[in-house]
Amino acid sequence: MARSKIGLVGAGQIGGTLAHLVGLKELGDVVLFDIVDGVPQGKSLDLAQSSPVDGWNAKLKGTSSYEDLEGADVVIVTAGVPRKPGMSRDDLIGTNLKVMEQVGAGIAKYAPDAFVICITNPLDAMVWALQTASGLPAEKVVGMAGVLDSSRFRYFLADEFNVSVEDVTAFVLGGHGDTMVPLPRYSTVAGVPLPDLVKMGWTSQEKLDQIIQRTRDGGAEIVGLLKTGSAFYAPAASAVAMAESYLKDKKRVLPCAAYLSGQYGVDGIYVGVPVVIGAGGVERIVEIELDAAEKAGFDKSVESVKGLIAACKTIAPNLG
Ligand code: A3D
Repeated sequence: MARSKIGLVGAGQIGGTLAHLVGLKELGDVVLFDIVDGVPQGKSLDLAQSSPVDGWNAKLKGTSSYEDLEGADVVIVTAGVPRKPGMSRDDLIGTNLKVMEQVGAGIAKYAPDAFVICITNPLDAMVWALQTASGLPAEKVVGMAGVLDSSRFRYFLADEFNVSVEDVTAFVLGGHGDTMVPLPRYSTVAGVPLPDLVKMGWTSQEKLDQIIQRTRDGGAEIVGLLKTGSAFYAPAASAVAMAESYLKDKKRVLPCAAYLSGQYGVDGIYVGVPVVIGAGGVERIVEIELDAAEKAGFDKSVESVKGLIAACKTIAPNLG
């Protein structure tokens, strides 16, 4: 059986980490693409030279030519610019929108059957732009944000409770950013919902609220520490989990920015919801009942995504 082919568009911090994880997990051969000549080639060679030490088999190719993406099974897009301290994700829109138009055209030409995962920020608007520019079916184009946001939430909760991260599940809805909606009643330790854990005295409501706020601000906390860019290890791991679910038809239930066509009362935009990812791409959107407060949080998030998409349409009317 031929190996899968994984195209990584953008060979920066996340792109390089993605290539390493794809190699270590033997998910397939890697094509690492960037417009900066030498960087994708250099990173690919460096990573390939680590494979004998760690004992994994994959071909890695660095390139600045879209042709090399020909026939890719998965394409993960990180091309663009990240945040610097003091910037919001939305400040990136002008630069990264143009990049999505170029990348979308490249994918449409050379990898029209791929499952495409967008990571570039502002995420919910950029995944919309990428799907529109590429013309690929909506179920084959998703955004990575919820897996990362819920992983941050899980990590903070596991730390607070002093239990394994493996036994903490977390549920996060909405757009990536300040308006994301963590849902405590659907987040658990080994099946016990967070409100019950508060009643059991494992933590206080105040502490839980602080953790939720820290989760919302999770990206900014890391930008503030790094000063020269944004998070990359956890974002890369999150996208690889999505790619793996597609390539192995695992049908994992993961929170992703997915195209909604009526679910949750939303039509024609991408926003974070739980989805099933299998060989068909986004095979199902999981629609849960929201209480009034959760619905209000979700609606606010949707409004902010709609605002970003309207800004994209003004900058690039052809994406309309
Ligand atoms: P960085 O290390 O700067 O890598 C971006 C790469 O894109 C650079 O190597 C650029 O040369 C390359 N690039 C720029 N324009 C093009 C183009 N037209 N075609 C191909 N490549 C191009 O950034 P990074 O890897 O740290 O982050 C990448 C993106 O992910 C940024 O937009 C971040 O804001 C975003 N990000 C999203 C999340 C989410 O959870 C959604 C988390 C962290 C970062």
